[in-house]
Amino acid sequence: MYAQMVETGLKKVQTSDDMSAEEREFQARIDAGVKIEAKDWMPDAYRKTLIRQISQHAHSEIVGQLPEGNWVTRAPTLKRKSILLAKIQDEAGHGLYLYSAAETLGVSRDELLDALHSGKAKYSSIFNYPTLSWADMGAIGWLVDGSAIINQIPLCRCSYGPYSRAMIRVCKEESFHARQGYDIMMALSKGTPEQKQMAQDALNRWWWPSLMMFGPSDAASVNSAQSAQWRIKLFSNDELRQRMVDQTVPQAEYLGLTIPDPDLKWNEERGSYDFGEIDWEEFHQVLKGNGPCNKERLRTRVKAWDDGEWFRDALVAYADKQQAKQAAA
Ligand code: FAQ
Repeated sequence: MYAQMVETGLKKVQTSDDMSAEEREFQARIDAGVKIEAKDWMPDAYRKTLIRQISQHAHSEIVGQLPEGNWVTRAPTLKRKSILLAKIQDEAGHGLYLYSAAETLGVSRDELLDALHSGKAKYSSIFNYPTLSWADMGAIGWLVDGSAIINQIPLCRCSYGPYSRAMIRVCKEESFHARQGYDIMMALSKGTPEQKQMAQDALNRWWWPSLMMFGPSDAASVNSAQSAQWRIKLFSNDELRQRMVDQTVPQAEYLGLTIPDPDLKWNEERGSYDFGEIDWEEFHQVLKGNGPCNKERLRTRVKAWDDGEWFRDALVAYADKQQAKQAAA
């Protein structure tokens, strides 16, 4: 899965001297804050970078349904079940907006899904971890959707129009998701000692993988510099990760839960938290396909696609019939 799906061809960040006249004009539009639209001229590497990022993002949304799907039939109340179902359905919608945004760049949805199903395309590392208890539904909403929002709010202002506009609705919905997750954590934290322990256990397991969602450290991030120049990325991986830690620690304190990091401490001088070293070896293993659930996630996704073939065929047959009727009339 884990080979790069799209080679952008860029080995280093372009300077003004490396650019053609067209590229300089393109960069000037970006620097002036003008949105790039689907039919505008764009450098091939910009197009490929966007296809890479937007499609990985779309895949993450639809694979991201699977860990939560595990708990639909075991939600503790009817209300919790309806909320969880609505959230999972929202994630499918996010995938659809994002595939549509990627399609505006000249790639087909079939090609993108093929790359996912054949294991060539990446999706977020976070969805390769198991959901072992109901508290994981709380931790995912709170920490995973919480991190997704921090990463995606700046994307609402990114340079590519269709991506930035898709992100506006996605962020509104993610904000509901994060609150429902925190609400589950609040109920469990104020519940019996066993329930509180369940919430703590979920926090212990999801904390570090959530920090990994933001990607490698800035020093190791190969795509960041060029994506920042094109205003696809407005903040670096480490900046956003720090924002997540600073926002989440007081929320954990409010719940009476402990962040599983002995090195976590408030840094008065910087006005933010210092935190421990991330296990990058674990991150790279998950990206290589060796996370706890990589194989299961891909298998489930491919099966869902295969099982849905009759339905896609029926939709095409119906559309063909309607077209033939219209032509005859
Ligand atoms: N997992 O050079 P960078 C959600 C890859 S949506 C897997 O820093 P870049 C909603 C990266 O692709 C979550 N791979 O790369 C939800 C690159 O590989 P490549 C998804 C990762 O692109 C909630 C290589 O490492 N969100 O959660 C990861 O500049 C609950 C080097 O990295 C998005 O996709 C990772 N964590 O920055 C759904 C947001 N991190 O392609 C259901 C949009 C890095 O060169 C339930 N994406 N890699 O082979 C982004 O903002 C960026 O793509 C980053 C990575 C920040 C993820």
